[in-house]
Amino acid sequence: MIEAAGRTGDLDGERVGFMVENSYDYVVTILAILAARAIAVPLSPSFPVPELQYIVDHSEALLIVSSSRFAAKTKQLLESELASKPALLVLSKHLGGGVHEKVELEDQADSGKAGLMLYTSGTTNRPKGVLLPECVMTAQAQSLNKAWEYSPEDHLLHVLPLHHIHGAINALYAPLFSGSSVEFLFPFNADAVWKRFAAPFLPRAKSSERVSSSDGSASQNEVVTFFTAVPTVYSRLLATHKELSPEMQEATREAILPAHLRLNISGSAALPTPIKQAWTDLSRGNVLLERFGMTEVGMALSCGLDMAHRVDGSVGWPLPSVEARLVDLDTGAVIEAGQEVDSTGRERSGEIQLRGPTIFAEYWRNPTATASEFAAAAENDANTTPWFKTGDVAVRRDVDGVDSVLSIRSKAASQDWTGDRSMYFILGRKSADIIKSGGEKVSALEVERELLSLPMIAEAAVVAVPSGRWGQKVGAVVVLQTKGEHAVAKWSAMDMRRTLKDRLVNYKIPQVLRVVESIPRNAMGKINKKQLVAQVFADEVRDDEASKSNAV
Ligand code: MCA
Ligand code: AMP
Repeated sequence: MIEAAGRTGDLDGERVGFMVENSYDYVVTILAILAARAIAVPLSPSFPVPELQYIVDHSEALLIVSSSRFAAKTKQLLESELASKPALLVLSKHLGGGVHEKVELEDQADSGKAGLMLYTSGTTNRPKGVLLPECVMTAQAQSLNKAWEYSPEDHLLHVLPLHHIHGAINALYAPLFSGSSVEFLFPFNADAVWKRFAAPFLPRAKSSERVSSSDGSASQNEVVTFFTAVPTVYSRLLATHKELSPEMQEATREAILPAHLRLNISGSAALPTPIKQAWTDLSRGNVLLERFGMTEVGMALSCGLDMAHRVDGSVGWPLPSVEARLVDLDTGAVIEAGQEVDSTGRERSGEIQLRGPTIFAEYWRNPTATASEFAAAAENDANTTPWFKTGDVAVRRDVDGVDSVLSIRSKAASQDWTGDRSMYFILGRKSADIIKSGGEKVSALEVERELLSLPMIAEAAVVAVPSGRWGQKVGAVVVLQTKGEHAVAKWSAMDMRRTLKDRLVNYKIPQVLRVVESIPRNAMGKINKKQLVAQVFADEVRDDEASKSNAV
């Protein structure tokens, strides 16, 4: 790899973009990039070329590594109008294939400028490169290992994309640290997941010996003990379970019993109570553990391993090594422990701010954005590290019963991070311009920018439309050009999808569209997006899957 990049020694913090399928090869590639002391920039094969072009140019990648499967796509990318001219290394053959090598992770190795860079949508209109130096990745993995107790006995079924924290750190880097085994089953498909869960519990498999721990060989007979996904995935699993054969229904229910599926985690978006409850019922008592995270900070808050610590609607406590605080939205004051309720008895909500070794280093080549997202430490604070402002709003609330469970458990146990403080509950985001759809973050401004670049669009507003299945759906409200050569009388959702398909990755393309004569604005020319959703998408909200009794 170093040779392919035209260097000797190591790659000293240069960026290496890589497009490799979710597989053993992905793991080898990312570890090799880190070992070359380079910054790994995962490129999602699902992205259209213009979005990949932006990432390659913005990160100024020196080298692109591609598996042979994506050779055509990466060649197309390199032949596009790139400002940078990275070298290309196509992996000649599939590395994995039942081969399992033991990898030693050296504790003391100097990782130099090695790291991971993930692109995420912010409120500005183009995604930002979030730089996670290797020490941050390690701190995140160690924090999760302490909290969730990954172990060599764990077998994690991996269904998530690998260009996000959830798939790359929680479900891959962290389990690697503890020697857990990871089995890829991507892209997510509910039937395939149910089949895999069921495999060791079908009568035929039961008669042969069931493998319950990782012996280094991937086996369909191995019991899945660890599963982490977004709420939309659980919603899909619940919806399709009813369609399975009676034999499969029973085998899958056995597979997800707490005794078999040690840990089932939900995150990246709010977990609706009906989904959580339906999963508990189906699994006869396995409660989804909810946690809160962000590309810039990894995982920050989490409920505990103890079932009684998986409190409905809560995202728990600050994870090991994470320091969290709430800052009052109205006054800017820190809401200290004991000040969660004001003098009139009203709950005080605040922005979640975080610091600690798990926080990212910077937005790549964007010191202005980096500076504006951090708040200085208080003058009387011995720790001068600034706080990252998440933009997420929460309250802290005392939860009955949690304390007594805590006192029963030994405080010296590895679960001592589950504080006896009150628990965090997320209320939503400060900005209406960040949309979370199926766990994917979308900037309304970025989609508006694309819509406004189309000649037939005169005005556009992109909004979050509540959805039971997706959490939120991306909704577009547009005014069409009525004059000139680009005037159009009609523009359908289909026309929109067709036009945007080659420009934006599928989840950013609005799922619902309304053509209106004008978009209401206030005296300042601003659109009240909450009001607009209520006015224009009232039918969508009313008819949404969530409001139907068989939602999940
Ligand atoms: C696919 N589509 C979507 C989404 N995904 N539309 C809106 N939102 C989405 N998330 C489009 C498809 O392109 C398709 O469009 C149509 O919706 C239906 O596709 P379908 O095949 O049903 O969907 P899918 O491809 O199965 O994807 C659903 C999914 C996927 C499995 C839920 O979105 C997913 O893997 N989400 C997880 C993302 C994730 O890992 N987030 C973590 C970010 P068409 O019909 O036109 O083809 S990290 C993070 O958030 C922080 C750190 C944290 O806390 O974890
Ligand atoms: P991303 O930029 O894709 O990393 O998305 C991070 C955002 O996802 C956070 O800022 C939250 O708004 C949202 N998020 C993650 N986990 C949760 C959760 N458990 N509940 C509610 N929102 C969440």
